[in-house]
Amino acid sequence: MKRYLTYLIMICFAGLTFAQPEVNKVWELQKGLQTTESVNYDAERKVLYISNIHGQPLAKDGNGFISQVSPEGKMLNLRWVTGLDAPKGAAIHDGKLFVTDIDRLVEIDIDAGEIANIYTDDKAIFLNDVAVGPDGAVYVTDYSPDNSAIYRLSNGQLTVWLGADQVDRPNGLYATDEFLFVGNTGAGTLIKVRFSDKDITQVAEAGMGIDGLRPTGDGGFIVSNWAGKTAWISPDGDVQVLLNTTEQEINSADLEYIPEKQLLIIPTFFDNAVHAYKIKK
Ligand SMILES: [Ca+2]
Ligand SMILES: [Ca+2]
Repeated sequence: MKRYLTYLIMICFAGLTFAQPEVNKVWELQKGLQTTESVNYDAERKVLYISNIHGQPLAKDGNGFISQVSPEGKMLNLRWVTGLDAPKGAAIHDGKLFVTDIDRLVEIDIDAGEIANIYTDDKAIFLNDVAVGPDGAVYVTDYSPDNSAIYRLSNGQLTVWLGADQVDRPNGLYATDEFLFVGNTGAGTLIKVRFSDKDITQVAEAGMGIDGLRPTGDGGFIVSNWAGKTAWISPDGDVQVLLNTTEQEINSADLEYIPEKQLLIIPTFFDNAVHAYKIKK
């Protein structure tokens, strides 16, 4: 009886811990989008920037572009910025959109809608996500198995901040004032790196590679696994899958989450679209 009660309490407890948020699709958009890799919300201009790889992720084909879409799912400007190869993760800072483009980091002047600068490093192979630290330095992951690294752009120079001895195929990034959160994809973990001394702590055993990484506003994260999973990581590090479109071959790439709108926006990569969901906890 005692064992039964303990078991019952454990189930109830697990039920509380894993209370499943409600997820409802609110819109989806295709309209010329091509191999959609990332979505980034510009809260000041109330616009979403969509990176379109257009073709293969490492092809230097010159056809990649960035689109502007409203948070309500209206296409505003399909080919807002063109002339890229395969744009992927991005971050906004001080009127600039920083976006990776294979082996270079491209700085776009948002108001001009033009490329303002390009930064690169000889060893860069597969630059992926971008985040901006509290001091304005731009951090960039290299997801290549041959160059696991996190770069730091400061004073116009890209330098290696963490190398392969500390990170394993890093992909998704998110920065707070104190920490850089990293989808350490090779290890299937979410880690955080303290900016001040580069001290590394594991946040969660995600059990999958983390492509997109966004805070939920309550200490947790929403993460994506490129093949098609979108998961919620609680502040305690518990992982629950919200959506799984792997079998339908609808990818879940570098997503965006807007906590005040409870709006989750997922780029579907080879499915050439963006899907938006309302999340109710
Ligand atoms: Ca391309
Ligand atoms: Ca990514």
